[in-house]
Amino acid sequence: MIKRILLTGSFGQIGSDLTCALRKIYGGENVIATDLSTKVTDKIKNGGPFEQLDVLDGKKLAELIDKYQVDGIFHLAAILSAVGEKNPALAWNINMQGTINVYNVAKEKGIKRIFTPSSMAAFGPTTPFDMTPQDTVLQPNTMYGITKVAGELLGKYYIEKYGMDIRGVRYPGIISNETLPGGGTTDYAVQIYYDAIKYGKYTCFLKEDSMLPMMYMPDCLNATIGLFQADKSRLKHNTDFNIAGFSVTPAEVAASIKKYIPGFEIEYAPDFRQAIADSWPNSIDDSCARAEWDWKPSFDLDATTRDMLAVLGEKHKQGLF
Ligand code: NAD
Ligand code: AKB
Repeated sequence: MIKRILLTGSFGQIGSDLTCALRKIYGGENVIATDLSTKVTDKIKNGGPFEQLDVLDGKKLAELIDKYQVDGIFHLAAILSAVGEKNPALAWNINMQGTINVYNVAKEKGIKRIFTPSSMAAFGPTTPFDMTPQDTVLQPNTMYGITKVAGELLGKYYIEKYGMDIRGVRYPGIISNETLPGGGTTDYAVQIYYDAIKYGKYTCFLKEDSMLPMMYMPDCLNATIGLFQADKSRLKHNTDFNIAGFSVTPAEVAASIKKYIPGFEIEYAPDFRQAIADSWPNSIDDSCARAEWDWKPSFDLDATTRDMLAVLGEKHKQGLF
């Protein structure tokens, strides 16, 4: 049983929600939020410990593990696809050096379990686009995707060579309303809701028919915590589980928003992120995750839209954006 958890990158889109979800399960004092940034929100600061940590600093990570008697890690700190294409050297350094630092320190300190996310970005233009299988071609053409494939393989290496317990899922694009995304290709599917409420219109950086797999945050949290707590004896895969929510195009997201905001307008101005989106799957086969740890999503597009608009509508009324 894992008792004390440390998260890296805990101020990010996923980390800010995951930190709170884990604190509800494990207790606030037992979930240590860390990030390179020191811009800690009240929610994270008041809910439990926070420490500034650069994942490139293995010595400090080791000190924090000792200080808090950590036995589980969620390693979320990373550079995402769009920022990574603008600065490939940064993406390689943070995503690869950061991850191997975490694994080396975790090995030395006897950490019992680590969760490190992969991404659908591990796939590329030579992978089957429809119902992309679990075990398939992994030849991404983005630096971010290359670090995700290498991260999956690095985890497997530490599992096989050192007997560590490292788990991960290939997230699709995550839609959420707590923290804006940090520079990915699927970010449009979050920003569109903010702009629909604030301006009644949105200019999309992908084409209207650009189909991508997406998932709402509550399902993302269930998948993440579900795999972390899964019975190891049932798992045939480890660092690379496909998971899927629903597949949508920008035009379909706009149509879903229009059901609730009839005057909503969308324009399209595709930029460099279109090429990244074009290399990723249309839809994903997540049958291994379903069979090995009972993964099942709950939210479709319309359920996501209803909840996003309700939560963001309230935040807008309170002047939060
Ligand atoms: P994000 O960009 O929102 O957050 C990343 C966090 O890492 C930020 O708070 C940033 O300050 C921090 N960080 C950056 N460099 C750091 C460093 N050197 N040391 C410590 N912290 C550092 O990312 P996210 O969307 O929350 O993604 C979390 C993980 O999930 C990543 O591995 C990402 O690749 C993966 N993922 C996310 C999505 C998605 O749609 N959000 C999809 C697929 C995979
Ligand atoms: C991105 O767009 O870079 C991320 C991802 C799918 O990995 N959201």
